Amino acid sequence: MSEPAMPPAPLMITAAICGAEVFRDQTPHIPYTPTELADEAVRCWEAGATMVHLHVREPDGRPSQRADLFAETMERIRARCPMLVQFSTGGAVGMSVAERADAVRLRPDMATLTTGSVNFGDEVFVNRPPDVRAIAARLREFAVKPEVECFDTGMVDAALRLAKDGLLDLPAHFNFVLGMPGGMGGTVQHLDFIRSLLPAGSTWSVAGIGRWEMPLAAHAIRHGGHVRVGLEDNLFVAKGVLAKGSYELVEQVVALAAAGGRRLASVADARLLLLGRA
Ligand code: KMH
Ligand code: ZN
Repeated sequence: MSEPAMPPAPLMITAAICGAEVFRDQTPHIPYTPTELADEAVRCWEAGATMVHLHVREPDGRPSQRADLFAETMERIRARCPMLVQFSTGGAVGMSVAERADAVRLRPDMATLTTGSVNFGDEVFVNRPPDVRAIAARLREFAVKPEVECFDTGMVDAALRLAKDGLLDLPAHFNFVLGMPGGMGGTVQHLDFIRSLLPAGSTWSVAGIGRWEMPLAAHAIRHGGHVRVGLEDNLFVAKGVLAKGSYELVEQVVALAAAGGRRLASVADARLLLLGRA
């Protein structure tokens, strides 16, 4: 397994502040409105995050992919801080591909591209090959850089097939979502195996679900990877203690990075690493 040249790239932290499956009955700290989302994104930026992974909600909290909600949220974030904005094209289970990918036309800095289907709790997050190709083509149409979301190893293979078919540029950026019931497990062995499949020059981050979040973050920090944390993935800062916001989870990663001697990326660093331009 190839390790990064020394010193490792500065650490990029992505804040997944909302998701589509966390509601106020689970935590009062989940943001719903564009104002709440922007406030939380800015708190995460102040804590050390360089990118926000964004879902949006209807005012009552139902998951949404409405472009006007994405537009207002992105505008509010950009008015207050320079962090990269990444839209979800995964949305919520059961949404159509057209609905999921509509807001790509707003040209966020990045958007997600899940390259396969996966059991998702008791449901299935469906991404048939034609769905994946359609989202990849839309990202390309609007020149939006994909973050390849992999919930299992076959999704890396599927991404490499997309690249072979000319629908994904390499080197690409991958995010491994590990430890979700139905997907790939969340041990460091799982992470070591899936990252070993990447072609040279790839960048990668890990999003550990629930209790896997911080152990995988620590492992990624040690091995030249990057980290996604936030209430989309995990509600707790310690056993039984709810995070007051995703920013507290970002703060934990910043502390891990400091302990491991890994420098944090600036937004300019992140732009260069992910988009190839400052
Ligand atoms: N909410 C999940 C069904 C993404 O943002 O691209 C899909 C998801 C992945 O969260
Ligand atoms: Zn998401």
